[in-house]
Amino acid sequence: MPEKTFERTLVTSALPYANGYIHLGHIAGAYLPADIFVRYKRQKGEKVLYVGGSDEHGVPVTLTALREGITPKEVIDRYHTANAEAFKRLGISYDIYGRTSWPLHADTTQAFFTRLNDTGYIHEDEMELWYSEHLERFLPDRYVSGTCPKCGYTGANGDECESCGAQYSPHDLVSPRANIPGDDSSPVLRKSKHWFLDLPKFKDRLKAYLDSHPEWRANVRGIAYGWVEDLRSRCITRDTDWGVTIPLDDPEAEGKRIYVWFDAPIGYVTNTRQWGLDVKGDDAAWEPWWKDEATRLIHFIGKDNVPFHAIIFPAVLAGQDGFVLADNVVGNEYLNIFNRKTGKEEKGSKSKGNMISVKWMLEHFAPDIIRYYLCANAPESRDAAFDWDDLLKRYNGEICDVVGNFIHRSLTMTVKNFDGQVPEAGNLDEEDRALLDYLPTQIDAIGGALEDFRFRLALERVIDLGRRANVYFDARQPWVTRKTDLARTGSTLYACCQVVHALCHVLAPFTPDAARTLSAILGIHLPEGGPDGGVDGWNAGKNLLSPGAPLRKPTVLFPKLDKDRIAELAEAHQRGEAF
Ligand code: B3M
Ligand code: ZN
Repeated sequence: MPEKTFERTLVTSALPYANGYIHLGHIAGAYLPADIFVRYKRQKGEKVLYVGGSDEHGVPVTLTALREGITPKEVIDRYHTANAEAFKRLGISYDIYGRTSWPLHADTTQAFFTRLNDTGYIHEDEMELWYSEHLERFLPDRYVSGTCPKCGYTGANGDECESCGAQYSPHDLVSPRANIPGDDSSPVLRKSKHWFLDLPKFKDRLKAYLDSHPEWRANVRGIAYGWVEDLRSRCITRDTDWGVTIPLDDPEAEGKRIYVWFDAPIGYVTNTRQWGLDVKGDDAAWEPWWKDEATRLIHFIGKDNVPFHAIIFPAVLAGQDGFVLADNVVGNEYLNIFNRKTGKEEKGSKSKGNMISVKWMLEHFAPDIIRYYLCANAPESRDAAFDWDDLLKRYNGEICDVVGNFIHRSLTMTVKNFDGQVPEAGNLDEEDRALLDYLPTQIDAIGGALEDFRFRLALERVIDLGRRANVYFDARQPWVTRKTDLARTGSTLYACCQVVHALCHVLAPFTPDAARTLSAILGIHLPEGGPDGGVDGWNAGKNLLSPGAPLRKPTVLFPKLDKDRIAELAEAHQRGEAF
């Protein structure tokens, strides 16, 4: 089959619940990889749109409101604002960061629901659900907890177990109890009418869809195939007053709302619509991004969200008129936390107090440092762990000592000895040429890894580029030849300047601040790109700087981290102060 050619790429990152601060685990999973990918694509001049936003419905929000004694609206306003700000400061470069509480989102969601209902993919049924006689209300999802019928975990939710991943009917939950402030009574089962998405009707299409994507990561395929073999109708409404209203003329629908996991992924569509309105002033601008076969849709998510993005949302899209399905669902594993006291890795959890918020991290580190470490240590094919000693070792030892140091010594020597200009190439010998020939090959190798969503590998290759260049620099000893052979020194530093130029381009997706500073030193322009595309500023990294091109005095791009300072922060983290 000839490879499909796409005209534009629509990238989404999971919409985090606006019920708490985003933490480093979130970033490593669904945000940083997406941002690196998007920045790379933009730099190539491809048309790319990056959509994200807050997930503002559902039990996570209402439960937080109950626990904090404030309204759901106050919860989402607080955390939406804080998280949008944290993303921005970290350089997660969304084209739009939307909200599922927008009226436009209710409109989009209801249109999706109505279409599925009109075409026979939604049916109604009575369900037995846990009900609190004490509070006179139903207890959806996490409002009730009990013992998992499969594994015996005692903190299981109403319809799923966080420990073993089992999903079950609420009445299978063992020893249920209400799980909200003011009520820990034993609930009773009561009948309630609900609406269901008929997933089994999509089985053949979903299977064919998965079969057509053997290139997806094994973890995502494994989970998705597990689901497709065991498809059941899913309830897509809840007994709550917080969410999108059900667009049905039925008195029983009134006290109920659409289930958050039905509306949340549709938020990607809503936010694209809002982007079109805001930026293009056109309420049809979103359509090619969702309805043109030549659009490549890519979802970046954490692995717990795989079923929703690889099965349920594709079914919802397939039930609409002419929507594209995701060409890839890039699901990451988890970023655990290394506990310095016990010497063991543990899951990040609020109750353990071991999580690190992005907000806190940004108070202590430049965005590039955080981005570097989380990509170098990304939980791509298996879980990884955040470890302070590892952060210190890798950041100082790799990006500072290898890449930063090479750039700095090359530019300093050039500016000092060659009047602030790129030297003449002079007589390039085999060694110089080998280095120069290696540059375009390595740029392609880095780009290839990025195309394959192998962000760790791509960044390793950037570091390799620096290593190779340091070997060259050390062998040529320009600080020695400077006193004896200025022409030779010029050739060496000419070659080094070309490496610095290439590095500037390949660093840009990973450490955008350093790349921007460096581009100003080199006097070059790194194109921004965007939804309308632009010039290819990625392969421009293969071009050579001209002799005589002016250079500014270099600054330190990657300042070293201080060991004692890291130890202090690690202590603060250990004390639970990092969230
Ligand atoms: N809010 C779950 C999460 O934050 C959910 C993702 C929605 S993506 C459409 O992990
Ligand atoms: Zn279980």
